[in-house]
Amino acid sequence: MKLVSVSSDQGNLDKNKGCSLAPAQILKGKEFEEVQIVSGNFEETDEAIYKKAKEILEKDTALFVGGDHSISYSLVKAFFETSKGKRALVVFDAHPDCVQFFKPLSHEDWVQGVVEEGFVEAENIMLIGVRKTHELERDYLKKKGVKVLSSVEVKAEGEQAKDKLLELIALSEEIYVSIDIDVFDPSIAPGTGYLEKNGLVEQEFFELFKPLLDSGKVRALDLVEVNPEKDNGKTVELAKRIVDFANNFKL
Ligand SMILES: [Mn+2]
Repeated sequence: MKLVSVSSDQGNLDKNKGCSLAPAQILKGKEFEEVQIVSGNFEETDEAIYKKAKEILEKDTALFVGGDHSISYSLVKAFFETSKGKRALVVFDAHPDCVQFFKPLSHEDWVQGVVEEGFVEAENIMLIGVRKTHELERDYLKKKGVKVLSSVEVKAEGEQAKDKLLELIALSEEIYVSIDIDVFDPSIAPGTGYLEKNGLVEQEFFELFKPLLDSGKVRALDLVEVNPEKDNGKTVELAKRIVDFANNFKL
């Protein structure tokens, strides 16, 4: 598995500036590749991310470290074009990121872009840890059939919640996993743009992350929205543990 730095925060709508600094800190001491960001040009940056991701995913699996969540749109597009069969997208995030749909896509609407472009079928998308949703997003997710496992459900249902994920894994052939660090509780991940209380604790996350990696079906992952400028050190350390955990699976 390749580790790839994507140090762009151009899709953050000025709400999480600083997350471009995260890859250098999270990947420090590790061997990694890098997407060349086109400073001040969001569209060219998206194109560079897409091209580099496609080149890598044609022959390898990869974990992309961002950056803000808008990078995932180009990454999932590259995943779509380099995979076949039944694809699934599993997103760990406090938010559904379906606020609106205009290009270039921001970190608030990239999931909607994935659905509208048909990169992954809506019913094969599962959002985990959601706990802050606009009414329009709720309607959209319902209409499209996107699966949602809210933070409350993860905490209340435990094994049952895990079974829902296992069901999706069983039905899928190739999986993309996107991790927005704000899925975690602010007490363990304070270094990010939008803090939402009642987030997942580390154990709840790994209970769900492990079966994904165990399945051997995960071909690409990303880890986004870590902001060292807002951190007290905890968030970057948590991100490093996630990278190490995934890297040990030798996907
Ligand atoms: Mn989020």
